Amino acid sequence: MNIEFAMEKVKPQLTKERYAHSIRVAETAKKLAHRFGEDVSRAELAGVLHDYAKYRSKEELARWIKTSSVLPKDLLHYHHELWHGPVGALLIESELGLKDKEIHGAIRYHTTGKANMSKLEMIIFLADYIEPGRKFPGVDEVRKIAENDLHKACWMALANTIRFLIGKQATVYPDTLYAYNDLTRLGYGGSV
Ligand code: DGI
Ligand code: FE
Ligand code: FE
Repeated sequence: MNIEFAMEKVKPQLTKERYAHSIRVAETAKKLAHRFGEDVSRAELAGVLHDYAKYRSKEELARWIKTSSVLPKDLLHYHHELWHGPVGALLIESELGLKDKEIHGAIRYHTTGKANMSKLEMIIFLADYIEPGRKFPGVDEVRKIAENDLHKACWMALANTIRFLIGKQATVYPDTLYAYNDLTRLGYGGSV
């Protein structure tokens, strides 16, 4: 799939602001791919497409999760903000015909992360977190680490997200904790 086709398909699915965010994620993902030795066009495509399902209704998203044989049903017990990634991964295949499994994974896990992320999965997860329009507390520090350490930058984004969710007294989806634990065990966290 070429990038112009993807942009043309994504645009009507999103608000102007969300589309601009998607373009910034794609640009950030391209830089990260170049820096860390991943396929640049694939990273750009995944970046443009990552929020494809963001504005589908809660009902539609839930319906896809209920009827899909590949998506875990436990998503339904967590915040509906977590549904657009997994459903987006299905829809880019069924509606746009994109069959690239690596891109499916990157879109599916872009909000939560997971244990054992591929390089492309980490790139999209991180690009969504550090694109220049983001203003989370601590994001500048993550941007700086992302200049040379993809794993550590993901670890920091995960730690910040978990802190943010706990601060809101919200639930944390298990994949987010698995992602954090995985990178911590690999030595990207503290020393204990
Ligand atoms: O779609 P975007 O707004 O670009 O960003 P996103 O896909 O990362 O969605 C982020 C939202 O999901 C953010 O408001 C935090 C929320 N969220 C809720 N529960 C969890 C969660 N994020 C993670 N990583 N893990 C959760 O368990
Ligand atoms: Fe998203
Ligand atoms: Fe996003």
